[in-house]
Amino acid sequence: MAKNTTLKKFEGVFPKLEEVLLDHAKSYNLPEGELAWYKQSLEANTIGGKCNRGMSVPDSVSLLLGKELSEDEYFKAATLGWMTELLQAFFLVSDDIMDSSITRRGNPCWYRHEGVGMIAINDAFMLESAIYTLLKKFFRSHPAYVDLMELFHEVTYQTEIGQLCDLLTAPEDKVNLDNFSIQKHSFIVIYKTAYYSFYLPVALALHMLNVGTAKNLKQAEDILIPMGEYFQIQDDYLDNYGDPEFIGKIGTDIMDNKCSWLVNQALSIATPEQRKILEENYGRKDKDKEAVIKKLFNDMELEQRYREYEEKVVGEIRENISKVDEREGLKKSVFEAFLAKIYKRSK
Ligand code: DMA
Ligand code: MG
Ligand code: MG
Ligand code: MG
Repeated sequence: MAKNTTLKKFEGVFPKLEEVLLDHAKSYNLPEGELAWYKQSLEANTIGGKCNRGMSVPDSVSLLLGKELSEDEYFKAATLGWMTELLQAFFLVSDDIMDSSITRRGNPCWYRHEGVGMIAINDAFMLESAIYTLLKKFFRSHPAYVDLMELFHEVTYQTEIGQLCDLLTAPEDKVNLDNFSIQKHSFIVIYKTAYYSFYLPVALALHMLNVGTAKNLKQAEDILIPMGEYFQIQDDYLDNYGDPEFIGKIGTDIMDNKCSWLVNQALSIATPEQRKILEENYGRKDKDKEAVIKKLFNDMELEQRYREYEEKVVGEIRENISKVDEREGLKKSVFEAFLAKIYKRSK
C-alpha cells in the first residue's frame, strides 16, 4: 500500500521550482530589487498552507499507479501539485483584498504587509504566470501538455465566475436577503472552490499518467464537485465557528454580507422576528451587529444543523465513490483518500 506524501517531502520540492522561476525572471533582466520582491511574494504566498490540494497530486498518482513513486515521478507529480498551490496563492491574494480580510495562515494578508498594499494585485498576476512557466519548463514535451494547459485555463475561469457571483451577491452597501438562496450558494461554491480545489488535482494526476479519458474525467468530476461543495460548506461553517488561532484566519462572512451556507440555513428556518433581526444586522461593518448575528445563529442551533448535513452528505459521497468504474484506470481509493483528508476537519 502506497504511503501518503508528507508535507515535509512535498515542501522539499519547492526550492527547485522557485529557482526555475527566479532564473526565468532573471532571463528578462529583471532588476535585483524586483527579483527579491518576487522571491518574497512567492515564499510568503505559496508556502505555509496545509497543501492539501498540492499533495493530492502525488498521492493520486501513487494510488493510480498502485506503487510508491520513483524520484522522477514524485518530482513531476509534486510540480503539478505546486502549480495548484500557485493557482491557490493567486486566488487567495486577490480574495483577501476583495473580502477585506485581516489574516491568512496566521499572518497578515499579503496586501496588509508593510509596503505591499495594492502591489499585491500585480503579485497575484505573477503567481498565476508562474504556473505556465513551470508547465512549459517541465511538461512541454508531455503528450498531455495542451490538455494540462487547457485544464488550468478552464479551472481558472470557473473559479473566476464563482468569485464574480460570490462578490455580486454580497454588495457592501445594500443588504438584500432575497438575493440569497441555496441554489445561488451552490453555484458560488461549486465554481469558486470545488473545481480548483478538488477536480483539478485529480484531473492533473490523470493527465500526467495519460489516462485522462473523457470517461475518467467525467467520473472524477461527478464525485469531486459534490466533495468540493461540502468542503466550502465546511469553510463557511468554520468562518463563524472555527477558532481563528487554529484556522489562521479571522472570519469576515457576516460583516461582508456573504451568501454563506449559514445565512442560507438561517433564512430557511427563520421566524418573521428572526428574519427581521437578520435584515437589520447582517452584512454591516459593525462588530456589535455581527455579535447579534452570531448569537442568532447559536439560538437557531446551526452548529447542530451543520453536523447533520455533514453526516448526510458524506454518506452520499461514499455511495458515489462505491459506484466508480475502475476499468479505464481510475481508482476508488483516490476519492476515498481525498475524502479522508477533509472529513470532520476543524482547520
Ligand atoms: C474561497 O472563498 C474561494 C477562493 C477562490 C479563494 P472564501 O473567501 O470563503 O475563502 P477564505 O475563507 O479562505 O477567505
Ligand atoms: Mg475570503
Ligand atoms: Mg471570498
Ligand atoms: Mg470562507
